[in-house]
Amino acid sequence: MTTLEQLSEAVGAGKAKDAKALTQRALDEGARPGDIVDKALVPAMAEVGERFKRNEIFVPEMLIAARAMKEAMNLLEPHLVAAGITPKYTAVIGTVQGDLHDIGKNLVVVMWKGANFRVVDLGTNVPPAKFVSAIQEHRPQLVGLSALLTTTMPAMVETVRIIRTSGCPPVKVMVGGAPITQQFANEIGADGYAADAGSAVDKARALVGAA
Ligand code: B1M
Repeated sequence: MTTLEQLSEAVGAGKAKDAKALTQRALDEGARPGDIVDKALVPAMAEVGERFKRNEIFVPEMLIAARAMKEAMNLLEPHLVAAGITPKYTAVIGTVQGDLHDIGKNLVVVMWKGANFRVVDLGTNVPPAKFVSAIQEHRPQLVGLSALLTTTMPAMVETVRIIRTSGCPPVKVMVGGAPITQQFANEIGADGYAADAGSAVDKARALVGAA
């Protein structure tokens, strides 16, 4: 098995120490930092997302894989910056105003980062105006809104409305969270909906034209 294959396996299995050591070994062997991301880390997290969608693994395993990915990325980041390699797509994400749930949103963040998106995480209880200023500042291709409460679904409606009418740069809007459905997404004029963090990657890539 090549070092990149071993690295992919270590990330998928959530072995953070091995992931770090194998990333260093790949660099020592002369692998390009971009190839380490594209050929080992991104496919590993894509596989994690697929297994999560099939209910073969659950939230803890996904978080452990994400931690292994993060170890590898910490080591790679200075090399990627030196090589002028930055993620092609930017996404802004947050949990809508009034809502403090962030476990699912954080998983989406992890998976988007794993798919090599730059992710600006605005956190929880995010007012519509904060989404608008983040869009103006970061010029993302994608904005993600998460809501876990039926009582905060109206804040999602309002956020989409304000993003659409505030004159900010064009951006695709994806929504998700336990009470959210494809029908609701259609009704409020969102561009996409994903039921879980694995599907959120496929949908994000499709929305930005990377699929
Ligand atoms: Co709250 N809570 N909670 N809670 N909480 C729920 C959501 C609830 C269903 C529990 C229940 O009553 N059975 C209920 C909502 C009922 C409703 O609205 N119909 C509820 C309630 C009522 C409340 C409070 C009002 C309770 C109170 O104070 N009386 C209060 C509200 C606080 C607030 O937000 N203002 C409250 C508070 C809390 C805690 C703070 C204690 C804690 C949150 C901690 C945190 O997030 N940091 C909490 C928790 C943990 C839950 C439950 C138990 C678990 C939620 C969770 O993390 N699930 C939840 C009950 C349940 O779901 N069993 C519950 C795991 C997570 C991985 O799944 O978040 O669905 P989920 O994310 C998934 C998908 O939805 C999707 O991908 C994720 C990964 O696959 N997804 C997206 C999420 N965002 C996405 C965005 C996307 C795409 C996909 O694109 C952008």
